Amino acid sequence: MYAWPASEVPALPGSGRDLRIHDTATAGRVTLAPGPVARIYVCGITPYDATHMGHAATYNAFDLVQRVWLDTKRQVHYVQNVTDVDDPLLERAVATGVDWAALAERETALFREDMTALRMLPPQQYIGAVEAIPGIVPLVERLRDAGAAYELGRDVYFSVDSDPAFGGVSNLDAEAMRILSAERGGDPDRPGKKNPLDPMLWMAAREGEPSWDGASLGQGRPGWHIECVAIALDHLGMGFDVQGGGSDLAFPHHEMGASHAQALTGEHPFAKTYVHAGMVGLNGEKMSKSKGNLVFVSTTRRNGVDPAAIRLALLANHYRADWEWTDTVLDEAVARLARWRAAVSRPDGLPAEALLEEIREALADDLDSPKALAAVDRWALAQTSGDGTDEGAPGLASRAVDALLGVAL
Ligand code: 5CA
Ligand code: ZN
Repeated sequence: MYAWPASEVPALPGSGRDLRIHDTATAGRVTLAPGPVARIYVCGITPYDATHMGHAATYNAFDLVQRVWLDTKRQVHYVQNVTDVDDPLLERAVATGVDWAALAERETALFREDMTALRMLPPQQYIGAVEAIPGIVPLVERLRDAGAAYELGRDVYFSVDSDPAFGGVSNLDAEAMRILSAERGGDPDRPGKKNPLDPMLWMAAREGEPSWDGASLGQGRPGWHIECVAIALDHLGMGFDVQGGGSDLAFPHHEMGASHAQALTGEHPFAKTYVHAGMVGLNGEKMSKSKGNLVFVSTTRRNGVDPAAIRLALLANHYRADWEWTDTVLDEAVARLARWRAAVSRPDGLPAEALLEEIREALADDLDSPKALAAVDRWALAQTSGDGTDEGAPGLASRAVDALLGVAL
């Protein structure tokens, strides 16, 4: 699939710092040390509804990771998927009487518009589950032939016990894994499974559902985790730098994906670092398509809110925190955007070199965007004194905010 247009990232003087970030697998902070081309896979949307502020917050976090890398003069190889066939999408299509493929296409198009408006850097490969199927089938066959997968009825399951490192991404106990598996698309209670946690790799065709030729697997459709594994291995290979997503993906999705890939290749790890963003809620509950308590990016834009203000609202919260979307969060962001724009519209100002270094340091410190915003606030406030005479200052400040925070002033 095509992704969305890239907004330009202005060049900055000097060089950024290496990113220190919280890694879920080791439950501690690591300093990322990518090569000249940093490799990142971020799990994409399941396109059965519009992009909400929770999605946007998660994509914002991984956009910051890339901006920090770019500031260290590295290139970034970024891959994202679209889960354009899966149970929730098919259920929504049936419930609303829309063709599933048309629904996926419509919501993916809206996602592209939202990402463009928010100035999120696009992936170099943006790959749908459906288009990945020809690559998924041989992987499932290989897992089965190697004894890491087994048939149950006509479905094929992955055996989690085939990966000695299983459990190493999310570090949960068996009971927690079982509960989350049931909540997040697994079927721990299905009789006949070798381990209740085993996830489906290939689902045999069901009456009234779309299905594809699975060669020796028979007609069917892919499981969720193998989708991301096939796409990541195809474009990034083993041992890429970061796999990202919201914290609800740590288990089972990223845990299972890591095990699939490790069983397939005999190598470890799938991703060097697993990074997870907190959950954004509304009225005390996690914002989720299935609960319907959503604030959409597109609706907010249509109501006349500048996308840069939406982005500032996301940045005002630390990416690892669970936080609530409220009108106040947005109102504060709108006011901050106006203050910053007024500050950079002056012909001169206080030198901004120190501000650039403060933003760099804040982001390198586990993407501390609230701290970066506070630094810009201080610079913008000092501008109101009118004492500064550095003609380059407003330009440098706005380039720093654009390049490192994705906000165009
Ligand atoms: N297609 C799969 C990933 S392969 C999926 O999880 N799709 S999704 O549309 O449900 O979510 C897309 C991304 O947004 C995921 O990283 C998910 O963790 C994140 N996300 C979903 N809800 C929230 C929320 N309320 N707050 C923060 N992030 C969220
Ligand atoms: Zn994924």
